[in-house]
Amino acid sequence: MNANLYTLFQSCFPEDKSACCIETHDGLYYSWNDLDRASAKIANLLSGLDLPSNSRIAVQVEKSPEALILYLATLRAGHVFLPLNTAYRAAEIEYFIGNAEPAVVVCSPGNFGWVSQIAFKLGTRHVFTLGDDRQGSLLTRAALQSNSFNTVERKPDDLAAILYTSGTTGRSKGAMLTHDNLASNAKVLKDYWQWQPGDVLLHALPLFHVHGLFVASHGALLNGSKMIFLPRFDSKEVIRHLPRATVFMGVPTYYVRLLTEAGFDRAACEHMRLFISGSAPLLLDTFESFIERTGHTILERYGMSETTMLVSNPYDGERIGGTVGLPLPGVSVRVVSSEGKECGTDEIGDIQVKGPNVFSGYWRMPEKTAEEFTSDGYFKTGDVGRFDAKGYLSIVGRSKDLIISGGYNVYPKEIEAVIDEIDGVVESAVIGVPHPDFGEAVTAIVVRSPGVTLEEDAVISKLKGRIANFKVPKRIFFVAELPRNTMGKVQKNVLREQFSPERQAT
Ligand code: MLC
Ligand code: AMP
Repeated sequence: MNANLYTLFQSCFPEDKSACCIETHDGLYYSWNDLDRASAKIANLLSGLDLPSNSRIAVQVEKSPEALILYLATLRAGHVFLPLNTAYRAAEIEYFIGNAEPAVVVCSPGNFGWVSQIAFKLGTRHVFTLGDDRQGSLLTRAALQSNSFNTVERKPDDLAAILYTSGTTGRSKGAMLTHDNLASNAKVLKDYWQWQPGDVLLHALPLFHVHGLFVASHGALLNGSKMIFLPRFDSKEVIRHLPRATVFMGVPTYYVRLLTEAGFDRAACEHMRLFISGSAPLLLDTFESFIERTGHTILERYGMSETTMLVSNPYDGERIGGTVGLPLPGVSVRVVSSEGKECGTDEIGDIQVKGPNVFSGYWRMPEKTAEEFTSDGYFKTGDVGRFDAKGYLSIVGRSKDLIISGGYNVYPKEIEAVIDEIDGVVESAVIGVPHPDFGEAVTAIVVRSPGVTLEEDAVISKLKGRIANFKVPKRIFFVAELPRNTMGKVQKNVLREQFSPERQAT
């Protein structure tokens, strides 16, 4: 049997393929037939380029139904989809293209100049454009192709996608996900979250990360469910569309922002069946306020690019705030002490995972891959947690030096390297501090060279344009020297305490 993920999706299309599959915020309708035919046209275009199988198709475009169709076309043509955050700037794109060596790059029409320059320089032969208004060379060229295509045979372990963790430095790694990783996870979630006939997904997430591209879209595709596509999260727009939806997924910031809207109440959510949160910790306060305001209990789940979803609160059973729930069926999750022993109930340790959802390794980094797996095949998530007596997992911290801001990952080391290149900077330390909207806010502590008059605004404006906006520190503080321990390591815990919002307010 063809293990191509698209074949699985196709087998789940509703009987009436003229029914609506995607409705856009501005009233366009795409049927299941449209999805199938348009993805066939793009798959034919890709196949006509005579690329080696498993070619990477790197895509940095605004959200649109066509962007999702391009993903499906890439699967159908037997290639590997490589989505890139639209916030990434030239240096970041250069790193990803240089590392992944994509055969095809698709970018927004407005970015063609600089993206194509980078891509051609690094050896990519084909650069197409795709706008969020159905414009661009990809669709112009695809329009000339046939609208039928025999989906290429793939084996379960063949690559379907590469998702990069963030960064411009050597730290940034491409997680390789197979057709089976994605298919097995999508099937488990369809049952676990009890997708139902008639469900409608309100899709407000970006399409370039696991959450929006896989968890949300795959759920709807596997259930033959309509998606209402919003170009980006906007709380008023979400509230406007909620009465026609049943399922909504978001990062905690979405729920925090919805709760600031006076019009967000029980009546607005009357038609809803399920709200799901993930990608970052959902504060207990948000979880509880949401119940009070809407009557709905948010279902929190936990996942990552390397593993897709691994743990989730149950649909029918108790959803416990502050926990991420129970290991998904078929997925083994354990918490391990620093001595390598499995922890008992309520003991804190490193979270490790094994299962069909776990990726096949980091792109062209065999040593890094080997380091991240245990000898008995568990992947080390870098998250720290504990299981309670009921078997629910709570994430209590991270062993990896990572900040999660509004659901986006930021690696301090990458930002520190860019700040340290600024004239007049001796060194810097980047930390995450609690933020009411983004969960954590990127904050930089900088040591200036003696006599230099470098101010906060100047540092921020130098960083903008060099790194994605969401990575730019919200605040910069200057100190005479960074606190260090006896080993000479910067004590970030001391900085987090010193520059916490409470301390700053006093
Ligand atoms: C935008 N900005 C951010 C930011 N997003 N800053 C910090 N963190 C973020 N996440 C910048 C903007 O560029 C702008 O900068 C300023 O902050 C204010 O912007 P805004 O208008 O408030 O932001 P907005 O466009 O509304 O975006 C915020 C957001 C968005 C939360 C809606 O970031 C978002 O959709 N996040 C979802 C991320 C996601 O999908 N994560 C899933 C990863 S998958 P300036 O300088 O112009 O003012 C994963 C695995 C799993 O983790 O388990 O799911
Ligand atoms: P990414 O590398 O972008 O896929 O981000 C994955 C990371 O997001 C995980 O390793 C966790 O640290 C974090 N994460 C995802 N879901 C949750 C959650 N529900 N609660 C806390 N952290 C989460």
